[in-house]
This record gives sequence, structure tokens and C-alpha cells, in this order.
Amino acid sequence: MRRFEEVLEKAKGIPTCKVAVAAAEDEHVLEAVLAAKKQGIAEAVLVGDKEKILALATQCGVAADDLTIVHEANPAKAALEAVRLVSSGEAQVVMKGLIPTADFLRAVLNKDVGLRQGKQVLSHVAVMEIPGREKLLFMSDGAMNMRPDLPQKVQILKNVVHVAHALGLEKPRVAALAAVEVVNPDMPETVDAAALTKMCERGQIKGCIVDGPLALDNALSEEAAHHKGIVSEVAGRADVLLVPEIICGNMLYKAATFLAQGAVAGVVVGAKAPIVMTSRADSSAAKLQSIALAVLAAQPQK
Ligand code: COD
Repeated sequence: MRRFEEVLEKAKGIPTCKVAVAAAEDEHVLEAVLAAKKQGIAEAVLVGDKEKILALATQCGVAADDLTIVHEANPAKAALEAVRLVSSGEAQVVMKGLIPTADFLRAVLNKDVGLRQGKQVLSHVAVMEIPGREKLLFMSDGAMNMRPDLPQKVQILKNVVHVAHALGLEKPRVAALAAVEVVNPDMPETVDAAALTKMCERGQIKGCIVDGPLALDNALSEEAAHHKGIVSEVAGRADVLLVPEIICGNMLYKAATFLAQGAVAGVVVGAKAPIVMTSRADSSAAKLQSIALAVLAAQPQK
């Protein structure tokens, strides 16, 4: 898919999913879930401060009768309740509202009601539509795992490939990013990137083509790759940017919006159900796109 419009269209064709929103008393969150309902993408259960939710709904011109609200004024408890609704099968997707990311993720990871699947790593996948680029770009993980080791990177890679498959990309090209395109033992992320490349070549990681280390320029620009003499199926044509740790991933995600005027979406996967997780500064459009992304990620893959 090249544009978020196509992601929204595809999500409309899927039987209605229910999204449990944690701490739903947020204007952009509410606008996004209302738009998702109107467009036939998802229904919502709003868990949060009922009075504040109703006041915002009135501003949006929506009647109380049109909303399903579970009152819980404490954001951490609201997050636990939203997660519980998904673990119990009453909803299929959980979404972060007005609550700090780490508190929300702690509810997702909660031992009793949380959404972990055994030892599987949960990770954040960002999808970015950048003006001037011809296709959507996937990036992971800029929001959940701080400094993943190699086994965690393998799972983060599998998670982002799952989302790329859900959007119809059969064999995504993955660039394992570093600051340089040569292996340098003083930069351990270059060694991990080379290991991931070899694991993919040997069939230990399937469903994608991985190459790394690659620097951002030679991952995205064929000209830059050519200048460096890099011969690779991925260089210059990457669909997925696998970043070595949260700081550069988070900056890339925010640069997509605030420097490149791009459109973004974000979802956490690897759990029993997809988790809509955008940053508080993200627009209602980004939140709607993220709901559509989660709805697609929730579908079983062939
Ligand atoms: N996948 C699966 N299980 C996990 C993961 C994961 N990614 N992270 C932790 N766990 C499990 C651990 O194995 C353990 O069993 C339990 O959860 C608790 O783990 P801790 O002790 O590391 O938990 P916390 O609460 O200290 O940290 C977990 C967070 C996800 C909250 C933490 O990693 C975090 O704050 N991440 C960054 C979030 C953030 O601020 N992002 C910025 C976005 S704008």
C-alpha cells in the first residue's frame, strides 16, 4: 500500500472490530474513535472519566446514547479495565488514551489481565507516509523496547514483518539500521544487524529479506547505496527500517511528522491482540490510521 487512504479502505472491508479505549477522555482519541465508527472501521468501548468523556462528546456533537462508556476516573485502573475487556474477548483491540505510555504498557503486561503470549516480545510498529516517497515505510521499535538484545531484535523483526504482511506486502525488504554500513565491533548494533541478515539468509527468519548494517541514507536512497558500492536487494529500496534502540526510532517517528510533514500510525504487536499506541501529540488522523492498522493486524495471517 502506498497511502493511508488504502489502509482505511482495506479496514472498512473487515467485520466490525471493537476497540477498548483506556482513559478515553482525550479530544483527539474521541474524534478518532468516532470517525472509525462512522467509517465502519471499528466500534469503541470508552473506559475513563465519564463526565469528561461526555463533555468532549458534546463538543463533537455526539449524543451520550451513541457511546458505550465504562466509568473509571483513575487512568491506570482504566487501562487495566480496557485490557481486561480484550483478554476476556469483549473487545478485539486496546487503545491508549490520556495516560502516560509506560503506565499503559504496564497494564498491557499485567500478569493477571494482560495480553502477553508466553515469552513473546511485544513491540511497537510505526507506519509512515512521507511526502515525496512512493510507498508506506514501516519502522520498529521506537516506542516500547528501550535497548533490545539480539534475541529481542529477532522478535521485533518478526512482529514488524507480521504487520507488513497484514498490509499486503508479501516479502518486505528490511534494513537493519546502524550509523554505518560496515561491521564495526565497536558499534555492537552493526554486529547484530549482520547477524540478523545471516539469520534471514539461512531461513531462521522468514517472510522478508533483511540486509544490514545499513545507514539510513543507503537504506532509502538507491543513489546513496550506489555511491557506496553496496550491492543488495534492500539498499535504496527498504520497506522496513529496523532501528537498534528506542531513541533513534522515536526521533525518526517524530521527524516523520514534525520535519517531513508526513502522516503516521502506530501499533504494538506480539500480544494476544493489537494495541493502538500513538503519542499524545499525534493528531486524530494519526489515531484513526492507527485504529485501521490495528484492525488489519488483528486479522489472522495466511
Ligand atoms: N514484551 C514482552 N514482555 C515484556 C516486555 C516486552 N516488550 N517488556 C517487559 N516485559 C515483561 C518482562 O519480561 C517482565 O516480566 C514484566 O514485563 C515487567 O518488565 P519490566 O520490569 O521491564 O517492566 P517495566 O514496567 O519496568 O517496563 C516495561 C515498560 C514497557 C513500561 C518499559 O520498557 C518502558 O517504559 N518502555 C518505554 C515506553 C516509553 O516511554 N515509550 C515512549 C513512547 S513515546
